[in-house]
Amino acid sequence: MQYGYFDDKAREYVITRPDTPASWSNYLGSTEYGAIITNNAGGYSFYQSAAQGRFLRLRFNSIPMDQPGRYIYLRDRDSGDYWSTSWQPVGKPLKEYKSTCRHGTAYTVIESDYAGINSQTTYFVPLGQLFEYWWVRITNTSDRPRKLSAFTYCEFSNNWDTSQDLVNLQYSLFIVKGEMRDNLLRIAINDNLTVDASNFINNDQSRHSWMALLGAPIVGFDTDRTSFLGTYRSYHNPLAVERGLCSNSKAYGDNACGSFQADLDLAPGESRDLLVMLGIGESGSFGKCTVEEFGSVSRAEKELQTLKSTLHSRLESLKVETPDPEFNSMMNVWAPYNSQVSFNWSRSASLVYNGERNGLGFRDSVQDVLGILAADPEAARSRLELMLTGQVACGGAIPVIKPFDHHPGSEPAPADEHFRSDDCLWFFNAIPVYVAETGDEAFYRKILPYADHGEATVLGHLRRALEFNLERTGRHGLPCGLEADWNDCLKLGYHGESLFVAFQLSMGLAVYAEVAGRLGLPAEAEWARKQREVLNTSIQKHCWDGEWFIWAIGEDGTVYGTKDFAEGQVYLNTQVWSVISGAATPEQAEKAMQTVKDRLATPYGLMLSAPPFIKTSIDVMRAVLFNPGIKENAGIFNHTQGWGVMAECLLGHGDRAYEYYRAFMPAAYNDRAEVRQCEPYVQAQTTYAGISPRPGNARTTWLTGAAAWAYFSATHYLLGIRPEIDGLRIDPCIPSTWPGFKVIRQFRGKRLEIVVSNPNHVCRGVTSLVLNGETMEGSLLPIQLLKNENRVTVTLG
Ligand code: IFM
Repeated sequence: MQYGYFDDKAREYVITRPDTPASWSNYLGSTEYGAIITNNAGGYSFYQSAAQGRFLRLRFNSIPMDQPGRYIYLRDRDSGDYWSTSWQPVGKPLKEYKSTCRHGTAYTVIESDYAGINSQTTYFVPLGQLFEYWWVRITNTSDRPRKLSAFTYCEFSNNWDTSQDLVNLQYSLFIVKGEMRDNLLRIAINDNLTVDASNFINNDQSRHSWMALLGAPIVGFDTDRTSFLGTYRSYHNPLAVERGLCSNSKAYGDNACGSFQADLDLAPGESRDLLVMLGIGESGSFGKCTVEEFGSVSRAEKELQTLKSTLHSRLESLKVETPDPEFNSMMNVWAPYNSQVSFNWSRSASLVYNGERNGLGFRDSVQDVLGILAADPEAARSRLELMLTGQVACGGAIPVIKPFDHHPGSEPAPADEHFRSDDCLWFFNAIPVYVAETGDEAFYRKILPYADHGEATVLGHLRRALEFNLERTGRHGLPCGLEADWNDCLKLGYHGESLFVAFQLSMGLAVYAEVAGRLGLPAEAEWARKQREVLNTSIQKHCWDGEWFIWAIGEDGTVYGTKDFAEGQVYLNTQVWSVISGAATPEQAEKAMQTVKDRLATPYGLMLSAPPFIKTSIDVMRAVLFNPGIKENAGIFNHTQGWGVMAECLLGHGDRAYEYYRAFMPAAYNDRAEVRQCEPYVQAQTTYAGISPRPGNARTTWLTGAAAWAYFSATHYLLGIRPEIDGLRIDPCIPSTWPGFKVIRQFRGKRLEIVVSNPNHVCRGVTSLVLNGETMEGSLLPIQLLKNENRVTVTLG
């Protein structure tokens, strides 16, 4: 079943049927003013934090789904019939009501046709602003004059702290006020208090929002939810709309809403633009000034163009043309855009993440950097700096960094038993790639504070990260699992040992040795090499089970993941990371990846482990909490899929790598969207595996490590366009069926047009590399030979 298509030229996904199997959403705004909108205009808005800055309300996990949102109701004043400019919430029969939703890069356009009236509503937050536009153009497509009323609707939170808003009703139901002043709706919470601009997370302060409607005279308004909706009604049949009149209600406690009524008369063929503006701040000052400056259609149009061109320019860092159009749609728009959104909001704001995770999860946010490096290296650098200042002086990390409330040098360090074992090891993935992308080797010398006390160069931070794990090593010479490794469910006991972390550490030591060598610190490099040798010897001694690697050794000596171990016998992460870290022998690498193919590969992706956990103690593996085939319990955990692709590419298995890639590539499901159910343009955290009753269903979209790793593994490994400090490596590993592909890559201010041909239908192996007519040795394009414009031809053979 197909619900839409990719419009690559416009860089949009177009939903042609509004009755999608799940809400298909998009993100508006920035990390200052964020917003989520669905294909039926459901969603919410928040300032800085979805947990503590939530000012527009969405009722999560509710029915009907994704309500309320940003609605515009239209009512025919002659017939009394009414509908909404998005299919929901009124939900007219789809035989009579046509709807198209275009999700673009930080804007969404919803078009409707009903009863001879066309509407086109564009939702966006102008760049750098603290308000949103809903710009609606209403056209009379019938052959008779029409008398219409338009009503806006959104629901304001009673408390910007979303848990207070939804749970602590004995308090939050009594603090909101709404009124109209000077043609602006003024919504105030704790109106007797002042604003505490210096302390965003202080709940005991006043909070303000405002709303304006321009383009037609205002006939009425409502700021009290019950007055607008009526009792025992809902968003699909509001009393004010049915009656055709707002009641000029003023919220005073209970719940506030934002409704304006405007009447418009349209001749046949006539169009009218209405502009809704909604933002935070005092209506009389901030709202008034914003309306004065931005309150015209021409300004909205200009802001939309600026927004589009700014976001589109970020997509220019890499453009691909391969034989697979679905892959192209992902690479040219959705994978980098999805990565950007995940980078922005970590795991804090979506239709599933409802604000209980407030801030940047340490390990996730370091990994997310990989998805935006080429598009926005400056943002990558500042995120890396922020996260480095979230590392404490002993080398571990604070698990969640709150950019709006982070005080390097004086943060309390977590108790030793609460450290995650993997957190700072992710720096060894992200930092070298940042340096390779930008050439900014001086970054390693930059001094940054630790979260709790002291400071060090970035290289010093990296050393502390390694020492942290080396100092916390178990009886078998492997790093301790501590609170958890990448897998939140893994509870080995403080001294239990994690092989995944051992592989990360092995890779970290190799990276450190190389960096130290380049920086002219041979003793440091030697130290890291020696530590690695010792570690790799322990890995070889205790962790190879003949056909695959185990995954852990418990505090009591139990070895998890051997042939004799019934549940979680084969575990994906330790197989793929044995290859990525370079710690497996070539023979082990081939065997381990064959085991992955035989035991974990499914048409929808690679299972995290198999068989599922059912009897395993929750004290060891909390995944036993989940139904088998979901999430960490033998589900297809999409965060890990890119690692599988990278491991296969490192072995030169392009056919298999691509088969794995397509299995979890959202666009590959566009014409069978009922399988995956969620948005075919973005990644999801988990896909149900075959041992579940609904294989292929995917859940928890947008904010997932799958976004960055999917983009990174495709660009750096499948396409093989890999920045190095000395230049750009071209080392594709593609399906043998591809005759070649083209890439346009921006790299350190230079533009490269790369044409790869594959006449002999191999997967990997550059036999000729020509840069601007000059044949290169090997597969590196040296930085000093790059001009502003470059033509590169590559032959595989
Ligand atoms: O690695 C974690 C991540 O930090 C949060 N989501 C689940 C992943 C696997 O447990």
